[in-house]
Amino acid sequence: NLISTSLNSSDSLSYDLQAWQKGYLSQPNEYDYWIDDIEGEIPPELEGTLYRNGPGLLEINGQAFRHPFDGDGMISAIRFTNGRAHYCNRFVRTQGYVEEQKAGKILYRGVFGTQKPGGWLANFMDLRIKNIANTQVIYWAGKLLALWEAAQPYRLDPHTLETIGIDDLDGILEPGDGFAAHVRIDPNCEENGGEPCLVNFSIKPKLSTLITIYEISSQGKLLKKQVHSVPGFAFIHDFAMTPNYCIFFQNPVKFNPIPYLLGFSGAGECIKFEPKEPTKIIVIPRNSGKIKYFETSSGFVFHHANAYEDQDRIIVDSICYESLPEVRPNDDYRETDFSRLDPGQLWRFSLDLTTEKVERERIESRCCEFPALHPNLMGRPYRYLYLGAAHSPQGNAPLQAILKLDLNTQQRQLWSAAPEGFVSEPVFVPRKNAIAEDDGWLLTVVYDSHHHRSDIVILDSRDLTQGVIARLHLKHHIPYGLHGTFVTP
Ligand code: 3ON
Ligand code: FE
Repeated sequence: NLISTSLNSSDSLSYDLQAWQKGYLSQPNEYDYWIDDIEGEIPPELEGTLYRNGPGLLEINGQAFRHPFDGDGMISAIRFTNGRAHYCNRFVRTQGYVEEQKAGKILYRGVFGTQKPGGWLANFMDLRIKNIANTQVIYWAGKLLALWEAAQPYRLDPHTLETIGIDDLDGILEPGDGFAAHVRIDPNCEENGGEPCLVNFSIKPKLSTLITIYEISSQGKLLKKQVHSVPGFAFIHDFAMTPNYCIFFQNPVKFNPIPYLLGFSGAGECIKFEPKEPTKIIVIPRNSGKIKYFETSSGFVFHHANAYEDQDRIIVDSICYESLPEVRPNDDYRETDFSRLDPGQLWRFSLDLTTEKVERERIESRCCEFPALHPNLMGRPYRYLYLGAAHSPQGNAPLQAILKLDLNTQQRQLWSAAPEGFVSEPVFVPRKNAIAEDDGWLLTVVYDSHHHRSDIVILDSRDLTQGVIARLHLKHHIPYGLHGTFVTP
């Protein structure tokens, strides 16, 4: 049985590697059913759909992908209505997925090192990109969109999850443009009359990097687009946003494309972390003013939790890794030695716009990833942050717990699914008409390695220590996913 634990449980290993590995088995099937195996009760006021994206296939006909980030995007929709829940999943019918399923073999190289069979000669100078639409799924301006940062979104039917096709956002995106997987919704955009607006970026990394920022209204109209060239190669997965700024962390990396071009490895494997170089922080005003560049100590950031303005400073909270290990040619991600890697930890960066200096402070050393918060506080001062976290307070380990941080009082709460459960990103759903910032639910998909199936877990975000409100047992597993969103009707 899954257990709740105290914050300082740090016994021996909280997981078994073989048990963890099974969460990376493919899920080739597509389902559609009412969930009837439920512990606890689904809150009747919880109305809406949790959409999740992530790699559904990790191999084709026994040919394994080199990395889960290369896996074909599969969308799950969990619809909550009148205290019941319905499950449905569909693969995104990307061009690459359709062709490869038909051929029964790998036809495209993956960014993270998946190669076509036949050795380097078969991959030599094949620079085509397979858009796998596997990272995030959003609902905006009436469209459900599966996102993958290096290419354009795929549009899906929000009810059936059927793939409609690639979508350039009614001409906002030009051929060859990417669209990052981490859109930020400004809940109260001044330039848009106080209406929400979607802010996102795309990058074209070369010797210098083009960053394009898009601001899009809830009707899908382009409000603003700005393009900037910043010095150096940049690999940027996420950004942070405040009412007046977009903030990008340029991790200290070098890119040597030769092994990629020659057919030995994927583009992502040619990125080498430079621990002696600083992290650069690029601050681009959303409305007017010049770009500012900051520097801080070396570290690698994929995900930002939030950012806000505080007089002459910008505060940015991010998950930072002290180093990013190289993927070695014979490494198998399923054999990950977690103890050898640096954990992601939560840091607070304080950017002084006057002195152009950065202070940084680690605010959580427990291994964590996938930050979530109240959507109305995006870009604003906020108090509560929720994360996927390791069961143990020290060391690097798979995510098995959900952590709630009170950034005002430093209080923490932990709900753990160890030893058999492995969590995914928590999604915060505010209760209708709630006043308190943490009044609502946390939804997360937990892989139950004992039963080799996944559970949808509902927690009360006011108090994680009281255990689950409901645990919905699916009939099957969902491979470890990436990001998702909750859409209210
Ligand atoms: O030259 C550029 C290099 C590059 C890597 C060109 C590029 C833009 C094509 C590119 C592509 C980047 C892509 C496609 C990145 C995709 C990332 C992705 C699918 C996922 C990233 C996930 C990050 C984290 C931190 C996940 C953590 C997961 C866990 C802790 C547990 O499951
Ligand atoms: Fe991400």
